[in-house]
Amino acid sequence: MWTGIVSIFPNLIRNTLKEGVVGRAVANGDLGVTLFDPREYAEDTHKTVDDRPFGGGPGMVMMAGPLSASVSEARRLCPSENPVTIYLSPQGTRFTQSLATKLAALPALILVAGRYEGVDERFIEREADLELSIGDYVLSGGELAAMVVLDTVARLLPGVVGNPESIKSESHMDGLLDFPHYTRPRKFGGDRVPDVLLQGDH
Ligand code: 21W
Repeated sequence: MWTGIVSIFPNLIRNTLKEGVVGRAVANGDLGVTLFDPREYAEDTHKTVDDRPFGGGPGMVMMAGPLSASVSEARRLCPSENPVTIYLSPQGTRFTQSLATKLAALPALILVAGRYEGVDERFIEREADLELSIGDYVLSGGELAAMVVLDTVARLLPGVVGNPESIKSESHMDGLLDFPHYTRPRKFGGDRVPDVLLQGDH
């Protein structure tokens, strides 16, 4: 799968991509990630990507121009025809494991992370196919949400997680239910591993 990620904090994302399952997927070529920094597409010498909201209110709003130009460049570099563009937003539809399985079947995704109070609505209307939230709590931007979506989708790609049994048991009950785990030693302080688990037959 090819992914493009639009963010004014590309380093935040770059470092996350080095480690763990996602890091291995990138290293093996199962997952491609190209970063697009809206600042590089700003139109003025100060590389402005935000401005004050029309109608007043607190904080700043990300300008449509630099975001739109970033998405255009991502579409241009994307090796597949119609990458699905996702804007991460607290107002979005809740991201679920069920949606993750659908996204994992796509050839390409563009994930757009906002900062400040949000992005100009016209950018969302023009460019976003989907608006997703990862839950009812307040983040300071869309980057961590984009990483949650990327992590969830990446581990569903063929070959990325070694043991397909663990993937199957997750889709079985949405990946949310599990049982308590134990490993050696059999006694940790005074606490023993339950006898039923020591019989060998799970
Ligand atoms: C959070 C921006 C809250 C703006 C009215 C006016 C992406 C996110 C985000 C953020 C506000 C996701 C207000 C779960 C999240 C994200 C940044 C609104 C108060 N009300 N999923 N101003 N949670 N969050 N600020 O925060 O970009 S997906």
